[in-house]
Amino acid sequence: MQDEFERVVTLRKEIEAANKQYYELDQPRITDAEFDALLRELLDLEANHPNWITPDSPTRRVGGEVAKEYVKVRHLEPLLSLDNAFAAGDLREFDRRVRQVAPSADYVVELKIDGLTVALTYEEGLMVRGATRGDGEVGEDITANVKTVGSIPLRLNDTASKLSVRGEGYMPKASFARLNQEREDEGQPPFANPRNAAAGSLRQLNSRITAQRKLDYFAYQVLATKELGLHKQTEVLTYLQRQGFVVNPEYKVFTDMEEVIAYCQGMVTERHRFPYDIDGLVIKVNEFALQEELGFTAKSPRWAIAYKFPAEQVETVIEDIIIRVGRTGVLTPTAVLKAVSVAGSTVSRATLHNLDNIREKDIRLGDHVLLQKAGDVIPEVVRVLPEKRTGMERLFEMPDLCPECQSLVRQDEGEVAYRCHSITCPARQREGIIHFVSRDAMAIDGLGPAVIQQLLDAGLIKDAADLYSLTFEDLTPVDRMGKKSAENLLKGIQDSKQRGLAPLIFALGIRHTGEKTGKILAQTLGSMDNLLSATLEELHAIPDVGPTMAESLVQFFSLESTHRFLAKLRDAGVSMTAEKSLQPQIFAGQSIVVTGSLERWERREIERIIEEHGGKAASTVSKKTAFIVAGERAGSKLVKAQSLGVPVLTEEEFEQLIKP
Ligand code: 3B8
Repeated sequence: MQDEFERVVTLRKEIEAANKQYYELDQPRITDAEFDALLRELLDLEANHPNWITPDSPTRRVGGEVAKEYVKVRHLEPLLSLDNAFAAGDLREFDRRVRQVAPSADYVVELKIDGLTVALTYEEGLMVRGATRGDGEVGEDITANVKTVGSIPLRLNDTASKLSVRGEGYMPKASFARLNQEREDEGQPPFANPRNAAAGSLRQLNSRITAQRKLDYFAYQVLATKELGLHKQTEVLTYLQRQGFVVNPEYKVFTDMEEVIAYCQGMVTERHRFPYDIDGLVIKVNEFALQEELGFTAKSPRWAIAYKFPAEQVETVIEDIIIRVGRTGVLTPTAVLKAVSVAGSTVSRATLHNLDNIREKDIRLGDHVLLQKAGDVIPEVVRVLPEKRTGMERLFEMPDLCPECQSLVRQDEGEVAYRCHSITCPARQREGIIHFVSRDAMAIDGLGPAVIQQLLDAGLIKDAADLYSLTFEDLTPVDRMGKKSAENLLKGIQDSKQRGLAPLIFALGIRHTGEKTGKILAQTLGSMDNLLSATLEELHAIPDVGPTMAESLVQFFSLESTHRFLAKLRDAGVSMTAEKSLQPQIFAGQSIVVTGSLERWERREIERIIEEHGGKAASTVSKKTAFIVAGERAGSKLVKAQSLGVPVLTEEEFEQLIKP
């Protein structure tokens, strides 16, 4: 026993030392196989003596914890985002504002890692929580996944400390390439870029999968720096390193903005030499005393700015233009491109939006074009390269007939879009079903476009209502649908019956009726029957329902096909009444602003409560604001409300108001 325990202690030390060599010093002393052997031995010993397991044992990194869903956590302090600079002028402007307050400021310039922000909490030196950024105030608890990231210390070197650390979780380019290759081999869809892969991996419910994904982490920020005796960003970076974090070594200190600008511009081409993606640089005022003087705007610190690299543009050729028919019948011309790699992924399609856009940019079949990723994600044709034309390029024309159902295509007055008006068009039906099951509609997981297409092809479904009569036997012949997936899918379909009225209205895909309108209609009318019998006037009288929307609703609900479809859903047992009984509309017509951090509710919850009681949750305070609800650390909105004489309520006072 005693021997075994000593062996456990020795193994942990050896594994930790090997980890340190690997992650911090980047100089592995033992091979992967030797490392695995040590870890396996320790795992065996711990399996035989579970009471010897400590939360910081290196075995805690192998994953295995499987969560059902993520739990929300409120950050101690909100995670702010950075203001962006795209050109030298933006940086000079930033410098000018900084110098007004802090004439002698030094700047620290760090690489801007293109990953996702992860906040870590340590208590008594042990990692107790890892969380995603979320909306900046509330993130998701991803502790089990974070523990699998080798470069995140489970225990600080200074074991007595309580610490909140922020940094960027990312996937190195090499891990990304390997992962996508594996996925392709297994017929799984590849990730678009390392950032998506990192985000997808850290948000895995099964931490064992995260563990296989080879993620990394660069730390760059700590909270409560005063108590730690830290006065500068550069000191924070050294401190983090001392505690066992990996800090990106590329940071540099400058005294002059022109030097910063030159450095940023040099990085535009240098950026590709790093083994991880960067999307820019972060420029921070080094001294905390000066940071404090500069302060914050509503969303961002005034003492830092992100310089974003210009979008990467590449040349390619338009080989063909095909037509996609969407749910509402809109025909979208889509370019088939000679495959090119741009901003981290291979692109062979790009939407051309509509004929107007094609004419405006004078895009022709066979043209050489410049391509970029909009928002670094969506492929977009920037412009044609007319100097490369050979004279063989051909003008594109919209087809007269729908390519999917051969019915006549029309351009409605005042619209740029061309539409197929046949409601039986197979493409429209397929897209309609895809919309029906989507996340914000009926939320049926595991029913992607490919499966829907197969079910349609096999004649198993004709519309979304037919999903409710699918059986296990129907699903087993579907490609790549295992027994477990089929069971899960059937359960998902059953569960969706209780999804409620608001998502159901949205799922119907009525023109001009989005998710928000679905909610408003469900709240005010309470049932599908009331919606079916509502007149134009009644609909019009609902706040936020405009004339176009009201007309579109009346038109949709007068169709025979709508009645048949709803009857099928009803027969299948789909719930058609509002999920909650109507609340008294005590805030009807009032605009209410919530500010600061609340104890009782999450931001979204209290906004929902306001809306359920007939009010409008607004984001800016004006004379018209009925009242504000102010929580802890309320800032400029509270000041504004006070100066305008707008009543300020505490959470308790608000709760009193809504009590039945
Ligand atoms: C303040 C400082 C946000 C950030 C920050 O590599 C703030 O510093 C931030 F409100 O988002 N992606 C970095 C990176 C990101 C941020 C940062 N420093 N190196 C990054």
